[in-house]
Order: sequence, then C-alpha cells, then structure tokens
Amino acid sequence: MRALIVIDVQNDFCPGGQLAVNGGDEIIDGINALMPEFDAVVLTQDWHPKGHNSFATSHGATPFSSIELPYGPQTLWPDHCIQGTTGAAFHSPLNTDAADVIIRKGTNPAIDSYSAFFENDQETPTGLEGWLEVRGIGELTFVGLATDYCVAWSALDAKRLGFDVSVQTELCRAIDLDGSLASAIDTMRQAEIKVV
Ligand code: VGL
Ligand code: ZN
Repeated sequence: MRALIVIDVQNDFCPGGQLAVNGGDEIIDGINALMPEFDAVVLTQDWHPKGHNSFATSHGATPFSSIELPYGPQTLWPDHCIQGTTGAAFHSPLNTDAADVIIRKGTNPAIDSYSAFFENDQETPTGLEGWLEVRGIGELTFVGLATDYCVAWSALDAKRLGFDVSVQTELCRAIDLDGSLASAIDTMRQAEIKVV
C-alpha cells in the first residue's frame, strides 16, 4: 500500500505568507492531480502556539539566525503558522477533502518539529508511523514545502523507520538558506531515498 504525504502546503509558506517559499503555490495543482493514484493521502500542518521557541521574536533575535537549544541547533524563523490563523490554514487550492488524516506538528511550545514523524528532539513521536503501519502502508511519496526542511526531515525519518521512500522534487519548493537545498538533496540521496 502506498501513501502520498503532503507536507505543509499552508498560506504562510506560499507567496504573501510569513515564511513564503518561492513558487510554493505552483505545486498545488500537480499535488491534487497525484492524490487519486495513492491508497491514502496524508496532509501535515505546521501548527505552532504563539511565542513558539522556534520564532526569532521569542529570543529577540534576527529571523534566519541560529541558536543552540537543549535538543541541538535551531534556526530561528519569522512568526509563522500560528494555530487558528489564516497563515496556518491550508492554501485554498489544495484538495483537503482527499485527506485520510491530517497530522499537526510543532505544537510543543519548546520544541520545533520539521518532521512529520518526530519532533526535533528526534524522539517525541507524532503518531504517524503507527497510523501508516496499522494500515499496511509501506511505500511513501513526499511532496510539499519546504524541500530542505520539513520534506527532507520527514523523508529521512521515514527511511530510518524502514519505509520505502521517494521525494517528488518537482512538486516541492525550497527555502534554500546557505546551501540548505543542495545539502538536503545530498543527504537524502546518501540515505538511499529516491529523489526524483
Ligand atoms: C518549515 C521552517 C519552519 C517547513 C516549518 O515546513 O519546511 N520550515 N517551520
Ligand atoms: Zn514551523
């Protein structure tokens, strides 16, 4: 069984949003068209409380700078995807009716969560692994935003958990901070993820 995992196609990651990814809105028609080819469709939604630890404003710091948190280095982001705001809503052309399940992540005020499987402490699970397993789903295709953060971290965790993993890069867009896109693609290829 195969699932399409659609990462964070939300207003704040699309042009005009608080953490806009170039061309973030261009991938949506293609993602909608791909959905019927899968046994299950999973959507993820970045869903932060106000004052989240990953926000630069929480530390009086400049957005896109980096700090050390108890679980490791953390890039500091503009305030984005705050629970219940328009920015956190799915970008409207996305076919959310096709979703079998929606996973919200980044809800812990102290820990960021790029991956759909684990928070950035690498150990607190979201429950997605169990959901897929009990449904007999072993093959995962990732699309969405952003290639170099939430898509890459999700795909790498999935591979580590033993799923068969591919990333459809033409249906992803990247933030690309200091070469982060090239290094994410490289890391995914080294992990033997199918990057197509
Ligand atoms: C993301 C940075 C912060 C993403 C989420 O969806 O890639 N990036 N929060
Ligand atoms: Zn976030």
